[in-house]
Amino acid sequence: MAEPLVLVTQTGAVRTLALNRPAALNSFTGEMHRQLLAALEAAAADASVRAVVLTGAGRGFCAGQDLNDPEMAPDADGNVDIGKLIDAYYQPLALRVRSMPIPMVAAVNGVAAGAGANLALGCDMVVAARSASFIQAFSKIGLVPDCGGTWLLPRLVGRATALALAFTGDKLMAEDAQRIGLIWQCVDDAALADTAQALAARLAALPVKALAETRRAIDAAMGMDLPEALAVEGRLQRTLGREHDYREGVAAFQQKRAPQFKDR
Ligand code: T3D
Repeated sequence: MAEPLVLVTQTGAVRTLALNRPAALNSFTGEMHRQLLAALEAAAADASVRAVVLTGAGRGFCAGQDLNDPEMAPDADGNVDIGKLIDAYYQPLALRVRSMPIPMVAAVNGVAAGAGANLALGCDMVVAARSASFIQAFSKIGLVPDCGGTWLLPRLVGRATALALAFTGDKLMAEDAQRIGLIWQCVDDAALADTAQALAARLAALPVKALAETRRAIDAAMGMDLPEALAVEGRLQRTLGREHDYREGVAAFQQKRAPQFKDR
């Protein structure tokens, strides 16, 4: 049987998905896309999962599109319809990651290039090994940042840095990525897996439904004026205030005990 291209494991409420084409630095083929999307859908649908860690097998996180993938082969006229790949794979992937009902933690274990970098950056919190790097490799092959890169980069680091990263395609080491606010945390290589798992377990114990709504509200607010954002906050508080987790959080506070959140 063929080796799975996404390895799925679970510890407690934390599901870990590891991209698994290490010989090609976990670059994306159509089949790896299908397996990753299926694994994300399964995690979203499984009530026992309250956080996901996304990482890579071997020495890389993900080198973006597999540039040797037969699905990219030119047609009889020598043309490649890259738009078809974007529509079929990268758009659904970027949207799925950003709309998960539970927190997504990227544990970036090595190079994250092209769509691989933007897949990681689309996760809610990004922890990277000190030896890991981020490369907006698109300009080197005549493309624009995809998998949400044009949307994510200016929001994370501002227009000037977004353009510099995208134009130059320079390798940004994890420590610098943390310094400029592109990622949450850079840790020693040996500490990466434990740090990411501990962070995900901590998030899993929080009211994850409220965390997912927080992500949605913050993303939406970037395109709103203050009155609109305040209105969204009001609507969300009204809805969340009727949920179990709100009642449990307040009761736990009043009774001086640890809360047991369960909404999703
Ligand atoms: O269809 C479309 O193009 C649209 C979609 C676009 C989305 C994108 O992601 S576009 C960007 C595509 N990615 C890249 O351009 C990155 C290409 N890779 C690199 O520049 C370098 O490999 C890295 C900087 C990522 C890492 O360099 P290094 O020196 O650490 O490793 P390496 O020796 O270059 O790579 C190791 C192996 O992985 C090597 O295979 P080999 O020679 O040992 O058999 C290399 O060919 C393979 N590999 C790395 N990246 C890719 C890849 N194979 C296929 N596609 C890749 N993207």
